[in-house]
Amino acid sequence: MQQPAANPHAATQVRGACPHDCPDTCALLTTVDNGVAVKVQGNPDHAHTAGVLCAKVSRYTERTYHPERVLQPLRRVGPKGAGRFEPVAWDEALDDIARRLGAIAARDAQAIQPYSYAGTMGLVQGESMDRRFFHRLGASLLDRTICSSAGGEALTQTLGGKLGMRVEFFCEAKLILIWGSNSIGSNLHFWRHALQAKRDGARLVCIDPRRSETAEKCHEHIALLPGTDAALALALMHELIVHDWLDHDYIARYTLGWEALRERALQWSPERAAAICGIDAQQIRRLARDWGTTRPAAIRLNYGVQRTRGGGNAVRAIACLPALTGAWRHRAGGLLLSASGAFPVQRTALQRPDLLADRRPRTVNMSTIGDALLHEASVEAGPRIEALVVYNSNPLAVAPESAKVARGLAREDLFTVVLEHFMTDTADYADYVLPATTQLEHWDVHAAYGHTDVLLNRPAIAPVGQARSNAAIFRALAARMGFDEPCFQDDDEALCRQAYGSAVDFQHLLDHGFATLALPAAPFAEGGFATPSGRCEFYSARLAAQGLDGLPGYLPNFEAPGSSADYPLAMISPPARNFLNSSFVNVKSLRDAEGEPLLEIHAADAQARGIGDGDMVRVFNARGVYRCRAAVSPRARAGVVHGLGIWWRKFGANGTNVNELTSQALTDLGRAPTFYDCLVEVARSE
Ligand SMILES: Nc1nc2c(c(=O)[nH]1)N[C@H]1C(S)=C(S)[C@@H](COP(=O)(O)OP(=O)(O)OC[C@H]3O[C@@H](n4cnc5c(=O)[nH]c(N)nc54)[C@H](O)[C@@H]3O)O[C@H]1N2
Ligand SMILES: Nc1nc2c(c(=O)[nH]1)N[C@H]1C(S)=C(S)[C@@H](COP(=O)(O)OP(=O)(O)OC[C@H]3O[C@@H](n4cnc5c(=O)[nH]c(N)nc54)[C@H](O)[C@@H]3O)O[C@H]1N2
Ligand code: SF4
Ligand SMILES: [Mo]
Repeated sequence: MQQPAANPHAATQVRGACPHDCPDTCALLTTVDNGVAVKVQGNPDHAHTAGVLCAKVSRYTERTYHPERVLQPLRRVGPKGAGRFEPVAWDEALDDIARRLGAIAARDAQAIQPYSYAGTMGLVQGESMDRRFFHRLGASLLDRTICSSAGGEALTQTLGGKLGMRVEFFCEAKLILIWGSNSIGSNLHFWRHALQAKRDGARLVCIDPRRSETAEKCHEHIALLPGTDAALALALMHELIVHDWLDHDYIARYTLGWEALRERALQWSPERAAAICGIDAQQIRRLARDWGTTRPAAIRLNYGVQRTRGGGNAVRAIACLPALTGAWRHRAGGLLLSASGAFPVQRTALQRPDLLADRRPRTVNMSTIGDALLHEASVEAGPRIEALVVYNSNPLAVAPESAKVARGLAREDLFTVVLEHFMTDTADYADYVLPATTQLEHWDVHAAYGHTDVLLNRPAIAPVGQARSNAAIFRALAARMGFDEPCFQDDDEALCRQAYGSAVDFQHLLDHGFATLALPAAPFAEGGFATPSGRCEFYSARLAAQGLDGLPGYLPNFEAPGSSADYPLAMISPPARNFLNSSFVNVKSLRDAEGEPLLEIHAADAQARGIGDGDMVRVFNARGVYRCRAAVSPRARAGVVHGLGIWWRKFGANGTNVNELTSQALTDLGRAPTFYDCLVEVARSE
C-alpha cells in the first residue's frame, strides 16, 4: 500500500495529505487503478482524520480530472480579463517569462511581485523553491496577511506564539465556547470532539453574529454584532472579578499585568458591553458564570473574530480568559486558535533568505494588493509593480475591494503570470497561465493548525496533461535565469526531506504517512508561555513600545453599525460549507449544493426594504455593487447581513462577488484585512 505497484492493473492505495487551508489537515488514502485515481478517502489509521473527509475533498477526483482543468501552458491572445488564450509549448513560455522577468530585474527586481497564499498548505509547493527563486532574484517580498495575521500577532503577544490546547482533549471539557467559528462547516474534525463532550454532559456556547449550522447545535447562541468581541470579553472579566471567579494562584505565578488589566476590566459592566454588542446583559452574566465556575473549560476560537478593525485586540482579550480562571491547568481547558507554532519547520533551509545576500527588498502587503497594483497612496515605497507572479491564490476573488484589484490587473503595462489548476478570475487577466499539478500528482509535506501531526503527501498519479508542480516550475525558471546555486537543483522529494530536517524522522513519514509531535498534554499548566516574560502577558510591553495599547481594549469598527445613514447594515462574508475560500466553486456538484450567490438577511430588514425571500438584490456601498439573491433567513440577526462564500466573480449576477464591497482598511495588529468590517445597503433589484 504505497506507490502505484509495478503491475499497473492492480489497484493500490497511496497515502497523502489534504492540501487545503483548513485546520483539519486530513490524512488521505487515494485508490489508484490503472494509473487513474478513482477514489479519495480519509485514512482510518490517522486518529484526527478517523477515516472521514468533508464533502469537498471526498470529491477531489472531480477536481483533479475536471474537464476545465488547465493542462498546458497558455498565452493570452485577447484583452486582459477576457479569458482568451492559445496553447504554447512549455519551453517557449518559460523562455519568454524568464526573458521578461530578467529585463525588469536588470532595472529593479523589486518591480517583480510574487503573490501566493494557501491554495496548497504544503511546505514544498507553497514555500520552498518559489521563495528561493524570488529571494535570489531580489523581488519584492510579500506580507502574507490575508487570513490569520491579526489573530496570530495577538496570540504571539499574549501567549508567545501560535500555540494552544491539543484538539483531541476538547472531548473531555465540561464547557466549550465556540467563538467566531462555524466548526461544522470549517473544522469538522474538531466538531466530533465537541459532540463527544456534549454527549458527556458538556455545555456548548457559540459566539457568532450568524446563527450558523454550529450555533444551532449549541446549548446557547450569543449573536453579538460583528467586531464587538473585545467588549464582550472585557465584560466577562468584569464579572469574573466582581464574583471572584479567579484563580489567584495561577494569576500570581504565571501572568503579567494583572493589576492593570483588572482596572481596565472593571470599566466594562455587562450593561456597557451589552449595548455595544447588541445583546442582553443577562447573556453576558450567564456566560461569565459558566466560564468562571465550570472545570475544565475550553475555548475554540477561530479566525472569524479577527476580521474587523479591533480584531487583534479581540483575540488578545479572549486569550486572557483561560489564565484568569486557571483553565490551562487541565489538558481539557484553555484555548485553541492555531497550533501551527508547535511545528519545527526548517523555514530558513526551505526558503533560503540568505539568497537575498545584502539586499533588503520592500515588502508589499497582500491585503492591499489593489492599491499596490495601482500604485496608490499609502502603498509601500519602491517602484511600480511591473510583473506579478501568482500561485496558490486567486487574489481577484479573495482580496478586498476587488474593483481596484481588477483595475490593477487590467493595466497594460503589467506582466502577469499565474500558476493554476483552473481559469480563475485572476487567471483570466494573466499573460501566461502555467498548468500546476494537484495534490494527487506531487510530493509534499505538511504542518497543520488544528492538530499537531506532520503529514507526508506522496504523488498518487502521474501529472495530468502537461502539469508541473510549483516547485518544478520555479526550478525551471531558475535554470533559465542562470541561477546556478546548488539549492536550485533540489527535487521535490529532497525538499520534503529538508522541510523538517532532523526534527521529524522522514523514514517514519515514508512508512506511515504521518508523525505525531511530542508535545505536553497541557501546554501552559505550569506557565511556560513563550513570551519574553515567560508569562501570559495581559500587558504587553512590546506593544506599548510600538505606541500601541499595552492592554487588550475594545476598538469600534471602522464601519461601525449605526454610524452611517446611507449604509445601515453590517455585512460579514464567512466561508461557505461546500467551498474552500474560492476553491471548488467550479466543481459542479459542490456549486449545486451551495446553489447560487446569496445574501442572508433578517425578516425585519428585508420587510423594511420590500425584499422577499428569493428576490434579486443589489448590495452596495461607496466601493461598489454586488448583485445576488436574497435569502430571508433566521440565520441573520437584525442589522447584519451575510454574503456567504467566496464565489468566483464570473458566476456572479453582475460579474462581481462580495469583495466588491469590502475595504482595504487594516486591523489593529498584524496588518490584516477587515473583511467583516463593512457597511452596506440592500435594495430590491429588477
Ligand atoms: N468549508 C470551509 N472550510 C474552511 C474554509 C472555507 O472557505 N470553507 N476556509 C478555511 C480558512 S482559510 C480558514 S482561515 C478557516 C477559519 O475560517 P473562519 O474565518 O474562522 O471561518 P468559520 O469557521 O466559518 O468561522 C467564522 C465565523 O465567524 C463569524 N463571525 C463573523 N464576524 C464575527 C465577529 O466579529 N465576531 C464573532 N464572534 N464571530 C464572527 C461568522 O459568522 C462565521 O460563522 O476555515 C477554513 N475552513
Ligand atoms: N470576503 C471575504 N474574503 C475573504 C475571506 C472571507 O472570509 N471573506 N477569507 C480570507 C481568507 S481566510 C483566506 S485564507 C483567503 C484565501 O485566499 P486564497 O489563498 O487565494 O484561496 P483560494 O481562493 O482557495 O485560492 C487558491 C488558489 O490556488 C490554487 N491552487 C491550489 N493548489 C495549487 C497548487 O498546488 N499550485 C498552484 N499553482 N495553484 C494551486 C487553487 O486552484 C485556487 O484557485 O481569502 C480571504 N478572503
Ligand atoms: S478540507 Fe479540511 S475537513 Fe476537508 S479533507 Fe481537507 S482537511 Fe479534511
Ligand atoms: Mo484563511
